[in-house]
Amino acid sequence: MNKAQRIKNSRIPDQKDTFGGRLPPGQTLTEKFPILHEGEVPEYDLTKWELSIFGEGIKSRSFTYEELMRMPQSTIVKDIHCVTRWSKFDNEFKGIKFLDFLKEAAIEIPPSATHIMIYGDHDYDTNLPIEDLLRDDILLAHSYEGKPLTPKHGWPLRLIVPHLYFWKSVKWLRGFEFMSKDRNGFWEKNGFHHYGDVFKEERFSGEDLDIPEDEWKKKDFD
Ligand SMILES: Nc1nc2c(c(=O)[nH]1)N[C@H]1C(S)=C(S)[C@@H](COP(=O)(O)O)O[C@H]1N2
Ligand SMILES: [Mo]
Repeated sequence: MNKAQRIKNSRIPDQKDTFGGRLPPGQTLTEKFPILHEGEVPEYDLTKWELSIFGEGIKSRSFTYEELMRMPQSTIVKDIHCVTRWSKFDNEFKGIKFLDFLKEAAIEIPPSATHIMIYGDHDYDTNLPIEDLLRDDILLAHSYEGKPLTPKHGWPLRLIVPHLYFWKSVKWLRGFEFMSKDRNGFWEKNGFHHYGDVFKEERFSGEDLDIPEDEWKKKDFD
């Protein structure tokens, strides 16, 4: 059974308190920070690390870690929500706002671009409409709660897209590809929704069934 199937086949958690509508439907609150990803945690030599921008209508460019760290730094405090049904309130991330990154790097979004593919190690990708990355709370994050991200949570750099399910928040971020039409990324090809709005419960690409309440409880935490 694949992950989408497994999640579809289980019971919906019995969380009655929505904290005044703050907790999205079908989610359970956790205080711990679960760790979820495919494959091994990558290791890096930061002097060789690069973030790439490429795609239709744009000249390919890349940025070193040092260049990014010299850009304006911002802190956001946001709730995060994973499709496996955990939510965590008030997470403080520090990094570079995507909007500031575009400005500092003088990147003009190609007029033909409607969507972006976001790439992370190892071979992870996920798609987003461009306007979702142009919100003021989209962050290229390097720190969590005042400390560098742990390698398992995406150090040296991860994306934070708070308004969508957390699979869009690519860990070990390596690149952005501008696209003139939508294309599915890793989980979107594997049964999950192409967009992933947490309050509309856009979990799956197929019909909506239940999710295993304890899927995430078997994972690592820190
Ligand atoms: N590069 C990469 N990023 C990834 C993933 C992955 O497998 N590889 N998994 C995604 C999923 S499904 C989730 S729920 C979150 C989990 O982030 P966390 O481990 O910090 O909680 O990372 C997302 N980003
Ligand atoms: Mo996930």
